[in-house]
Amino acid sequence: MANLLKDVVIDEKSRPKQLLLEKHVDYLLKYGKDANDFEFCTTEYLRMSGMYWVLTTLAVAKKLDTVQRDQFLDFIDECWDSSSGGYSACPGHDPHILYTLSAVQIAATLDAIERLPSDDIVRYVRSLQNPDGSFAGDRWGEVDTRFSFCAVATLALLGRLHLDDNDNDTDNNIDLESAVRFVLSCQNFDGGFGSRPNAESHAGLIYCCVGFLSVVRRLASIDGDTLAWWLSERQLPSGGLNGRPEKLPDVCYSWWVISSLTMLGRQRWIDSDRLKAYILASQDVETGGFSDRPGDLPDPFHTVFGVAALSLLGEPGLLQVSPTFCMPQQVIDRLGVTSQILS
Ligand code: GRG
Ligand code: ZN
Repeated sequence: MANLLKDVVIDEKSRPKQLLLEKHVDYLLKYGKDANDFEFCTTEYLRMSGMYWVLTTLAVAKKLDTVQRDQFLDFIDECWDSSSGGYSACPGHDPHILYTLSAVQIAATLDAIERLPSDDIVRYVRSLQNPDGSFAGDRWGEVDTRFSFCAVATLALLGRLHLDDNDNDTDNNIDLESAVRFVLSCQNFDGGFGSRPNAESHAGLIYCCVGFLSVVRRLASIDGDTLAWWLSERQLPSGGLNGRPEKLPDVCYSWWVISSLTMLGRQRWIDSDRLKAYILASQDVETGGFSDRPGDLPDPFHTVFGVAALSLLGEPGLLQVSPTFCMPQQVIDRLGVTSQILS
């Protein structure tokens, strides 16, 4: 049985071939200035992550000096829920582990980790772990490997994840062994990972599971060759990557796939020149910003993952990005946080 290939055709003559970094910075600095803008209003439910995407792109573009630091830090404070200890996407919304990670990432990038209520955030993360080791996203109980990643990444950035044998077990804020067992139980026969045991392999969830194993330094526990084969099969004739078989290419999968391959020490398993060409072709030459595929409308989500993927691929003029945390590596180093990257 043949696999159906869906792809886009890129016009060789008109495609942008250089990184238009200044335009992307302008696009992001303008984004969100008009609170009545339709797109801004309809993305309220993910605002905290949106702020992380914008801030991370500006940081990787070496333009952190252009942001109003207090605007970001005040926003985080307004989104904190003192009773649970977690952060919401927007003031008045329910706290969620995803937005808690984004808030911690924002504070880390702005060198303001010490301002955070760390004990309460740890209490929130711990409250979401289930007896089988999995994590719920919030008090309503949805379980997903995304939340396993968010849990350990949040604790690691706060300096509250203890991995050394010498560390006292009671010191550990979550049950690490069952957390690892749960993530490993989500690896499929094809080498990929899904959201839960037996769920379809998907590149976004592979990033979460590989990222989780990178944070807790257990990458040796998985079959890296089969997984890297599945990931390399994501590259299409256009050079772009899809998130699973028979799907269209999309710039965000450049990140989910290339970061996973980088953590696995197998970045060369895809053709990076062709991937670079696809990502650059997805820039909006008029407004700035990246879209999912050439010709579509840009957004901050595809902009951060386009720029971060280009950084991993060695694009000059950008800060080095951590494939595990999707943040500037110098921020991770400043915090003294380490993660496992296979060579
Ligand atoms: C710190 C970078 C960072 C991330 C935090 C939330 C998270 C952790 C990662 C998200 C991973 C991700 C993109 C998961 C995708 C989940 C999924 C099943 C998407 C399906 O999307 P479709 O069907 O897209 O709309 P395709 O491309 O498959 O058609
Ligand atoms: Zn996408």
